[in-house]
Parts: sequence; structure tokens; C-alpha cells
Amino acid sequence: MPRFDVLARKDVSSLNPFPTAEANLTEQILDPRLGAPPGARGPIEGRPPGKIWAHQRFAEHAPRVAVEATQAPATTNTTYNAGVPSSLNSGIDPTAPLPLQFHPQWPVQNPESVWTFNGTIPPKLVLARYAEPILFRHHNGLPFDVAQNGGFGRHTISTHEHNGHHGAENDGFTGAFFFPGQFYDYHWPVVLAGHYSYQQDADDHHKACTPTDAGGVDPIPGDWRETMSTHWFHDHMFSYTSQNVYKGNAAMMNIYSGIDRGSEIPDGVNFQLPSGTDKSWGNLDYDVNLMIADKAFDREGQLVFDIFNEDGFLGDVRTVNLAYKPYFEVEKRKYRFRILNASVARFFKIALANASGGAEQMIQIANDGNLLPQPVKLTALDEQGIAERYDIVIDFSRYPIGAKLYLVNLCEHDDGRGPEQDLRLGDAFAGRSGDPCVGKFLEFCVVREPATEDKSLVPDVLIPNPTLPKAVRERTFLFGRGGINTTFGAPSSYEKASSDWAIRTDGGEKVSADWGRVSAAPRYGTCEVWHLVNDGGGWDHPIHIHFEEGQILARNGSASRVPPWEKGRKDVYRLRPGGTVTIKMQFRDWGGMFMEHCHNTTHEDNAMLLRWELDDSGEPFLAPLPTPVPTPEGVTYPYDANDILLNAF
Ligand SMILES: [Cu+2]
Repeated sequence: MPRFDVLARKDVSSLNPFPTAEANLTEQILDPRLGAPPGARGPIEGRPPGKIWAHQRFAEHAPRVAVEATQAPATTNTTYNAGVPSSLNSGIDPTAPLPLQFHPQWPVQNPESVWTFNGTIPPKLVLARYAEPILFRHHNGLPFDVAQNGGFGRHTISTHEHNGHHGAENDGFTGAFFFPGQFYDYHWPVVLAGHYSYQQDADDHHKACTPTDAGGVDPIPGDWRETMSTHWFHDHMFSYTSQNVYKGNAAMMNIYSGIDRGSEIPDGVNFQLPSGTDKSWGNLDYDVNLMIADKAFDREGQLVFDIFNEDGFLGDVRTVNLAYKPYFEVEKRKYRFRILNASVARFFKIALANASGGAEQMIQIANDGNLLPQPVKLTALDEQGIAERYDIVIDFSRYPIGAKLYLVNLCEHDDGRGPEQDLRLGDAFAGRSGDPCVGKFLEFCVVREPATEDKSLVPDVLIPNPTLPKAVRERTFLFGRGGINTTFGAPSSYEKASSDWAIRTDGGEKVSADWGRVSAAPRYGTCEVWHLVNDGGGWDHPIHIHFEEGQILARNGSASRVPPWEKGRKDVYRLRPGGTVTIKMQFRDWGGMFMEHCHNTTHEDNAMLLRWELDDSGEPFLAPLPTPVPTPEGVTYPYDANDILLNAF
């Protein structure tokens, strides 16, 4: 199994042009294949123009690290950096060119079949730490001709840093997409929630911190109970997210803090989770990102997608880090795995098995990248919805050298509705399922003793939940079938007159997505309770709310139905068939237009998405904000204030 490919952290001065607070409107001649008239010009940056879309508090959080990547057609990787020696990467030689293949014996993918960050595999990883603002410059290197896509995928993109606590201009808003030949500067300040409002006490002050290169920590503002760890970033193009993410627009970001440092060095603050000891932070030796996703291939072995499926696209090939049937060599010690479900519509339920198919123990330490109040010991994780991240620890010191262990998927799908059933481990291990994605999908081989003693820990107490103030308001969002497109034909609206999927907000209509409509506008600085309701029909919907994390107060009205691994903070909420999830959130630090949607991206693309907005923080804010509509010649704001489709209050 190839480990992630770590993107270089560069000096901000290496960026040309130098990043600017407002979008860089320097013009270039447009490629005629974009459909613009001959000689037409458009801005080099696709970010919407003006103060409204300027990076909020840019000077205060001036970027200290630059990361640059180009979304590009499949090509050979000649610069693979796993961030660890080959001995910790199953012997993979990083200097050998790596063609874009899902398996060494499978065909090399055509440029139009797969579009990834830099056009290469393995998937990319960004190493971030608190209080070190990142400028992520994303270049769009996809074909100018929209039809040159191998049958699926859209050449316009918008990059969402999933679970990012950043201003909306950097959130990858679905209507703030950019074109081939342009870049978009995303400014990720990487601050704790409560940065501008939370009053720290002595204990907080001790734990709200970020690692220094010298081995110590620096204190930072905000609530340390909001510390986040495992993020991912991916495309959020309106109506095309499923195709683009499936085609390769998915990467991960590990955020390091004083408490979750990616180092096993003891100092009384660091949790010492499995990672390594060489560097003061960000060791990847024993801290491994796993991106699991189902894929499908045509007869020539090229990646395919069914753009006509509106229920939920399923593949029949399970991959880890975009590799089929991988194995991973491990030492006799503890490892952390950061598991991301990057599928379109498939849920996984992961168990750990020994070579005889017997259940073995894992410890879940985080959910959606947030360390849990207490770790949970399990032999099988819960069903993992699309976009959910489960961090686990496996202790391989319990097994002899030569032992083999397996991650096994127990969750069987018949279609994209949601899980059909969860198999018993024995049946799944033996492959007794009509679903080819059930069964063993990753083999661990225990190959040697660790070179140095394993000093890593899994503390009994990790991160307690932040205390949230009293909610000032409740809202109810109903997720179901059959949307009316009340704005059919508007440039920001879903393309059909009705939709398979829709959301009803409070007492309104069940409407199709329109990124010009504001469906909720909570007040900056307040706290609200939101009820996420499944309209039924046997469907499951993993609902993602951008920007702020929530605490689950109840499932189906009952606090006791919230399992231990959901007692921390979350950003994706599986509704389960017929289910309701009640959450509490607080809106702080940044403002602008954000989204809420089903992360079964087939549902999302077929209109199960809404915009909500925080209007009275930062500068300068209008209510509601003007809706951007991108074109190659520049982003326009075609609605005047009276036209804006406001139905929130
Ligand atoms: Cu859904």
C-alpha cells in the first residue's frame, strides 16, 4: 500500500504572483476552448472579486507556509514523497517513477480517466499546524474543453477544506468555482474555534498550544477543546462534486497541535499518540492516512462512472489510497490510522481480523478528526458514512513476526440507498456476500521489531467537549426525495425543473438546491440547535455542515442513543433510515456563505444541498451576501439585493 504523497511546504515568497487579500484580477487571454469569444480576457485568479471575497483578517493571519498543487490529468509521479523511509512504506522505492495505476498489473490510466492533485498518485497529504496560516494555491490544469473528460468529471472546480474553521471565501463554496488556466488562493489560518471570543483559564492556557520546531510549544488563543486533527479537502463543484471527487479530487490534511503533535515525546501536554520521535511534530512513521473508496472500471481497465445514477453510485472495486488489494508492512508496535471514507455513496463498516478470521481489538480515538472525550475499544467500528473520518490505534505488539491481520468491510450494499445489512465477521471474511466490496480490503504483515522502544500512549482521557452557551434558536432540516425547483433557470440553480433530492427548512417547501438561496442565517456569536431529519424511504444520508462542528445531543430524540464514539465533536451526521439527529453548534470567528448537504455526493449533486450564512462578523458584510456566478471572463454578481432569494430570517 503506498502511503500518501506529502505536498511540499514552501516559503510564501516562492509564490508568483504573491498572494493578495482580494482576488488577483490581472488579466490573461482566454483559451478559445473555454467558449469565450476570440481574444477575450479573464482574470488569472478565479476567486470572486472585491472586498466581500477578500481573505478575512488576512494581514493578521498572514500566510507563513505555501502549498501549491495543480489539478491535472493522470500522469506519472516522479517526485513521490511519502514522508517516511521506504522501510516504513512497504519497501516502495520513492525514486522509481510511479505510473497512475490502481494495481501494478492493471493498465495505466488515461489522462482523461483520472484527474488528481498534480495528476499523480498516491493521494496528497498536507501537514499543517495550529497558528501557522497556510496559503494553498490551487491551479486548475484540467482540459480547457469541457467535453474532454472521458465521460465524467467537470473541468471547473472549487476546493473545500472539509471541516475547516476558515472564512467562507476559503471554504470551497459550491458557487465559487474556477476555470482551467486559473488559480484560486485558499487562505487557511488554522486557528482554534473561539479564537476571538474564548476566555482561557489556567488549564486551557496550558493545553491550547502549537508545536514549535525546537520541540516546545507556543500558546495560542481559542478553546483547546476545539482542537482538530484529521481533515481532508476535495472538490465541491455545484452538481459535479461526486464525479470530480471520484475522479481523484480528494486529499487529506493532518493538523498538529500541542496535544496531538505527531510526536511521542513526553512533556506532560503531548498525548504521545503513535507517530514517531525523529521530528518535534508531524512524524508519519507510525501515523498512517488511509483513504478508502469504491471504484469501477471498464473493459479496458479505465476508471468509469455512471452519471445517470441519481440514487447513489457504487463501485465494485475497493481501494485503499487508490490501490487495489494492498498490503502494509508493520512493526511490532502501536500505529495510528486516520481512516477516511472517500466514496461517493458507499458506507463501510470496518472490522479487524486475524488470519483465521477471528475478531481483534482496535481503539477508536477520533471521529471526524476530533479526538474523543475517551477512547473506545472495539473489534468493529460503526458504519462509516461518506466523508466521515475515524482515527484508530492498532497495537501490533500483540502479534508474532510473520502474523497477518486484515481490515474487513462488513457493510453490504444492494444500491446507493444506504447499507443493506452488516455481515458477521466470519461471513464477510470468507467473502460470503453478493457485494464485491464486502470482505478483506487491507492486509497487514507484521515484519519486525521496532528499532526503538514504542513510547506511544493512548491516554484514558483525550478531549472533553467544549461547553456551549444556551441556544438562541432551533431549526429543522428535512432531507428527502422530490424537490421543487422554485428558481428553475436561474444561473445558480439546479439544472432541472424538479429534483430527486431536496431539503425542507423549517416550515418551507422541499426545494432543489440553489446557491443563491439563503436557507438559514444564524447570528454570529450565537449558539443554535439544529434537527436533521430523514424523510424516510429506507435511505441513509450522511449530512455535512460546513464551518462549525456540532455536538450530537440526541439520536431519534434520545441522548442515550448517542454511542460513545459519537460523543465528541462531529461534522458529518449519519441520519440512518428514518432517523433524526439533534445537534448544537456555535458560530464564531469568521463569516460568509457556507453549505449544508448530504455527503452521499450523488444526492448532493442532485439538489440535496443548501446555503446558510453568517452575516454580521468580519468586514464588510451584507445581508445576504451577493451571490457569485463565475464565468471565464470573471465572476459576476447578477442578482441585485431585491432579487436575492432570501427565505431565511
Ligand atoms: Cu443522501
